[in-house]
Amino acid sequence: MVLEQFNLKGKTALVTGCKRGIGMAMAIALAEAGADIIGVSASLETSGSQAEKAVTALGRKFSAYQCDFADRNALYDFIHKVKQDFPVIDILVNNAGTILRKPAAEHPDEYWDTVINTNLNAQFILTREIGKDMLARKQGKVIFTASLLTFQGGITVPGYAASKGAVGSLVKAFANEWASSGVNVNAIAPGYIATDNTAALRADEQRSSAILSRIPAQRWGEPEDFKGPVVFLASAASDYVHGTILTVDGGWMGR
Ligand code: GCO
Repeated sequence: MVLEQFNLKGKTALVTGCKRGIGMAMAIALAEAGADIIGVSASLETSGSQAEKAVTALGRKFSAYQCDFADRNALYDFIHKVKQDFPVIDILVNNAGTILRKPAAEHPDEYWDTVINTNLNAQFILTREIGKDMLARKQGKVIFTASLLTFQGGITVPGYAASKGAVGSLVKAFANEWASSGVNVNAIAPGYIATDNTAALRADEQRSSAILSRIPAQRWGEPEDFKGPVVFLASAASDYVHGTILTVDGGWMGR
């Protein structure tokens, strides 16, 4: 039966950037579909987080880790630890990301490095290290959080746009190599979503109304808009979907 294909009972999902916003909604959605959650973020409390409360209320396990993905050594320490604690990770959601705004002519090295390290380099390393076990088991689901700036240049966010553009290429590169081994690698590209990432845009009245007037659905997205898409890409329902970037943007890209 088709709904059975969406069932994630018995699966373990690692969700990065799961403390709030889209990542938290995705972690909760995966738990609602039956998965246990390994949550990680730069500042996740080891116990009592909102994500943990929501996941455990569903009767699922939540294991919290703290890792700043801008820090290469911390990343490798995290990978080592989580692989020891969880020999089988069925689903990897590469959602952790950061954004720093400043015009290209003034964009400092530190902004560039932090954003590229967090949004691109860490995602590559984590996927390589978790993915190699999926390849050995000939089963796994990897989902990246891309962006509309995977396709567009954005405004005063050159590092972010470059990182998200590269995420689009990375998804296809992994998918090309891993599809024949039963590992699906795909991305979700959020549109303009009412989260911390876009707080500055929503606070700017001009930017905010310019954005809203361009969205065919005529509303900002909400973290909950990602629950269905992430479960689809994490489940057997998407077994023949490889290397795709699913826009969840109220129609922005189609306009
Ligand atoms: C920005 C960016 C980001 C996201 C956007 C579209 O200028 O802040 O556009 O907010 O990339 O949400 O995905």
